[in-house]
Amino acid sequence: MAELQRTLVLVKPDGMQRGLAGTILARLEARGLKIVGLKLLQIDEALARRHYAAHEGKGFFLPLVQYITASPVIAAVFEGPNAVEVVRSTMGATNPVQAAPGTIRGDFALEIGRNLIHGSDSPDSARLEIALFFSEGELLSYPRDTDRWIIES
Ligand code: DAT
Ligand code: MG
Repeated sequence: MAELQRTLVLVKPDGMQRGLAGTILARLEARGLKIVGLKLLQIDEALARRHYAAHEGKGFFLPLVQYITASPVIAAVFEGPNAVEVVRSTMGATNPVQAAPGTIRGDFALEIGRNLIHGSDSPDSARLEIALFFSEGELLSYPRDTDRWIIES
């Protein structure tokens, strides 16, 4: 059986402003992933800098911080087998120009600075990012009756 993972997803400010939050979350949910954490929040500059610390010093860092703090976001934790890679493949490439049709970015976005969704890029960064946005008590483990039709045990 594949490794059960958790990963952080953000519906970025453009996704919220464009009314695409439901569509974006629905695609991940329909894929079979389980929502185990969910909140609406306004990211402040300090949180943005911590979340994107790996990109500090790059030319796009300040515009990226401005973008992610420009409007509320939805933060979600999705759980499932290989959740990190599955979310990444459902999102599509970082630059929507290269994102395949059928992916979220490939279907709904045009520019790298307005690419709608964040997803953790490894199990280690998922653990760090989830801890930035959620306390342990805000994450719920629960069985779904459909799990056995989605996950081969
Ligand atoms: P991803 O969001 O696919 O994980 P990333 O972690 O490499 O991509 O970068 C974080 C965000 O920073 C990305 O969603 C958009 C922005 N970004 C990355 N590379 C960029 C670039 N070369 N020019 C402008 N923005 C960039
Ligand atoms: Mg990334």
